Amino acid sequence: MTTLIPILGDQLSLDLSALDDADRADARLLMMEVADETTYVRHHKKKIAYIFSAMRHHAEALRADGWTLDYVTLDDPDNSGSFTGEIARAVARHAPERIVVTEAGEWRVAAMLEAWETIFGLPVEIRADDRFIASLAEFATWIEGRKQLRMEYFYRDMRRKTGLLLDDGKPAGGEWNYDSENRKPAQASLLMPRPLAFVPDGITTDVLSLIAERFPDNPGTLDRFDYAVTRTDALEQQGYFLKHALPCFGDYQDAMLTGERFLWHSILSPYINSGLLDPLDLCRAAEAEYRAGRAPLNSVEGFIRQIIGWREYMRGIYWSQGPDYVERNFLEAHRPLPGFYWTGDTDMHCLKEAIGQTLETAHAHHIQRLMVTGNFALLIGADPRQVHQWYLEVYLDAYEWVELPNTLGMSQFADGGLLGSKPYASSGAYINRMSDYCRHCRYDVKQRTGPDACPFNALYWDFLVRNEDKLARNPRLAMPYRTWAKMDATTQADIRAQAAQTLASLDAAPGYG
Ligand code: FAD
Ligand code: DLZ
Ligand code: SF4
Repeated sequence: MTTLIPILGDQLSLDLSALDDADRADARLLMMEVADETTYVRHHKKKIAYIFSAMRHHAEALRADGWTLDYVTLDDPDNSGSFTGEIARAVARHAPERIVVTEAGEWRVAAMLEAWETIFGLPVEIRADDRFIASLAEFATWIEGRKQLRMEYFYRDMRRKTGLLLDDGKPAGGEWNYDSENRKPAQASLLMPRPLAFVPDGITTDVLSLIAERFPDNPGTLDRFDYAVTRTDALEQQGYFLKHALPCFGDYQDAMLTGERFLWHSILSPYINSGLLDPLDLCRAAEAEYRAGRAPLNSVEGFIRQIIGWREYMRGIYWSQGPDYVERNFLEAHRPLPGFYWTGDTDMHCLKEAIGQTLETAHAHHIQRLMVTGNFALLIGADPRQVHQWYLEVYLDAYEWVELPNTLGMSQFADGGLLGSKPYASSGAYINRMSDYCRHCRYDVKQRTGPDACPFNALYWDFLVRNEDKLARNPRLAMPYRTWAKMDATTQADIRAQAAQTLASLDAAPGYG
């Protein structure tokens, strides 16, 4: 009985659930590079290159593992351009009795998979993606009946479920969470770890030429492509991180430095999200560093929390909220995202750094995404849907299930507080505390008004006042609203005029494209 097993671009794991119990003799695997997937947003050039190269290498690994696999390249003259079109061609080629597939990573693709049974008149088995720790059904049960969703409680359940960092059922060191120890600013140092650079092989070089030819106008550059594209290389980066960066990961988790793109972060999200690395194995390896006394608890707990806590929680939220989650716009924000998000051409140094490195590498770390680019978009009232589209385009690790809740929920507060108890809005003071950006900036982070004032400052107060009807009752914002109320009328008017001037200049500047 021939079984057709499609493997999508973020399912690059040898032990994928769709392959469980499949028989190598009669299974036909299918991997497809399709135009639809490359164009639903204008992906960063490096993102498409990474996915295609990792897919092509994974196809080789599957064949070496004894599977029979059809691989359809983007430039195949018969390529239909869509997943469903390629399934149709594969059904015609192999006349399978059934299709088995692991569930998709976004609503758009999930709808395609669900339509196949009717379109092809074949049984289609859609299997749970067991690379995640919590199944979707488990998350649905977890949120049932809860008035307030908080990641922390979900995270503790995931610690109990996996046994990670537990001593006799109690959290290692006595606390579940060591986040309060993880807020140190960093100093530039020659000893700082740098992620490994992998030299492109023949497969990657071919892919880079294809992307250069097909997507010349997409954001970003293909220059210096040095990401891992195989499991072996991704494991090498994992090992490097555990040894050289994990020990300081906690201390400097929120730090930002000019010219330092990676600090003590792992740069493993692209590999975890596409399937080259297994998140639970990675967490167990991180725990082993703590148990062996090579990495401190605040670092290891912080790292594990990002993966079994935040990552899993984001996925649960995405699927629990339905396909309409993307429409939410609690703050009714409608300003277009400024054009400099696609060029980095701004004199605000923090934004120039975060966007510049994003366009170069298709990566920025969490605090750059949240407190620089995300914060600025929030303060100016950018349309959350456009902000979402930007994040989905420009990051190598961006798949909708993880990108959307991070952007729309955590960063833009567009879901009204489902994901965070208050908006991540801040003035320049936060950026100044956590980085050296302000020292290199033409603006003065201490000034609120005047030609040299840091734009974040007036925009922060303006954001609070503009959204007073929606935010003033939030107890976590009581303090800033009190501070605003204590300012005299002239100061308030000056601040609002300063913000209005900045917003007007953004509106007058060139937009997307
Ligand atoms: P590290 O700092 O080394 O963290 C370790 C791992 O923890 C990451 O590899 C990742 O798998 C996980 N992790 C950490 N934070 C989060 C989080 N908030 N949500 C989910 N997983 C997390 N992450 C993505 O994987 N894809 C996205 O598209 C994405 N979009 C984001 C958009 C915004 C607006 C924000 C604020 C955050 C976004 N994140 C996204 C989360 C986070 O920024 C990245 O996971 C992280 O920067 C990846 O770099 P790293 O591997 O060096 O992470
Ligand atoms: C993001 C992406 C891109 C650019 N191209 C492909 C592709 O050609 N083939 C493929 O299988 N997947 C691709 N992907 C990933 C998908 O768009 C999508 O995110 C996942 O299928 C969701 O599970
Ligand atoms: Fe950014 Fe303001 Fe600091 Fe300049 S002064 S780097 S604009 S926060």
